[in-house]
Amino acid sequence: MTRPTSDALYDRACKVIPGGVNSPVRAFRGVGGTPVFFKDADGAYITDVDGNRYIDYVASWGPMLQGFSFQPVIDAVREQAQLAMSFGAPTEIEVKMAELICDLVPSVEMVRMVNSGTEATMSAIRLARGITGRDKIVKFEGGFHGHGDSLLVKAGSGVLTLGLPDSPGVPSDLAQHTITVPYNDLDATARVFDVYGPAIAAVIVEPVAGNMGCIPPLPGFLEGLRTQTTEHGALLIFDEVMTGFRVAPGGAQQLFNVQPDLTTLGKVIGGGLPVGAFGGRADYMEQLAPIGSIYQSGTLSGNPLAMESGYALLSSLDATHYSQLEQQTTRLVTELKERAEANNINVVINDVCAMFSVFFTDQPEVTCYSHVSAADADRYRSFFHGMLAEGVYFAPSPFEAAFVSTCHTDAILDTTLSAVDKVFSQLA
Ligand code: HOZ
Repeated sequence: MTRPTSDALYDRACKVIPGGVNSPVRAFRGVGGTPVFFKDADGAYITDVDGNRYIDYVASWGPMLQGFSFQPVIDAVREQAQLAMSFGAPTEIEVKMAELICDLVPSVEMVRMVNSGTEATMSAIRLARGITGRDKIVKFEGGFHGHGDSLLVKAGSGVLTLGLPDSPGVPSDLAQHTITVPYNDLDATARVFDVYGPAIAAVIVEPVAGNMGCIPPLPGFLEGLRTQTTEHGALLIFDEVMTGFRVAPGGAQQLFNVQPDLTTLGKVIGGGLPVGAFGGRADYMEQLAPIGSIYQSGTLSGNPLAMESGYALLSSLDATHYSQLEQQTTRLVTELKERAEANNINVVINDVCAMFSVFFTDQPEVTCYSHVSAADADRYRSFFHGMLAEGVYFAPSPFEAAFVSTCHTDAILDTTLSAVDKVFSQLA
């Protein structure tokens, strides 16, 4: 499989875009080689600018739950584009979208739309600090909550992929207010609360970690965070940018039956257009301007195109889709494990509903960042490039999750698993 047009575009891109990409993970630094440039997509398939077609497990990093080029989303966006692209003033679709989110996500009574997951988490942190009058934030090692200053400490995703220490440009005065602890470690959070309790505004957590690969919460972890935050007067923020509407209609909080104070959303709620949101208890959300004094705003917030896109996707989903997503992911993961075992390749494969990760590791489990960082990144590179050559596109980083859509049929899984057969036999 050759990609001369991709390579030429990458050369051009590197002259005018830092690293040739608009988001670091895409640069393939985590796997070596040069990025593939894409031009169209349909269902579970994406096609590059050289005409090569791939089965996709990136799903635009999460949003494409019903596959690419989902007709109801296309229709909704096309219709809205002919009416108006943006007003910077209220529209009916924002109200419908907010009603739908409040209906679906158990803890959300009010919601505000923004334009990205980063904006959602930054705004939720400001709200938590404003509500509590406290400065400190607790996050988890390898947790990624966008690139806002307060959250770019021991972060996952591209920060982990590139092996960067905490980013230059984040003022140390601010970073000192971010405390990091190992994921799934309630003793560590208890110790932090013992020392800093009265200063902690919030604990922010991906209820299923997805930015150091997919790591489910251990039994009792989310419940323990709920108890600890309540006891110490801190807010619990679930970052459901990745898990929202993906692991269950009401996100991980519904799946694990734990209610946070604030929730951040993104990805699926935009249907592929740039959208984020944060929401939670009404008495908290009403502390935002214009009712309260905690300020947050945005010219394109609640943009009608993005709202129509997200609304069309969210309202297309029902319980059948979620059982189908879970069934297909379970089949894929089970058969991946069987093939790894048959080839004497040590793996841990974590999955939750429509997301999963393959860790090449001798360890019995992967439950936190130190387990992830001990996995064999070289083996992931070989796996990634082997699968790419067979026409299957996984995330170009060992620290990102894989995503399944409702378009991943049995036939597509069969093709994927045939490719896995070839690649695993080469790795063995
Ligand atoms: N950080 C996101 C994935 N966890 C997005 C990466 C990208 O879009 O390149």
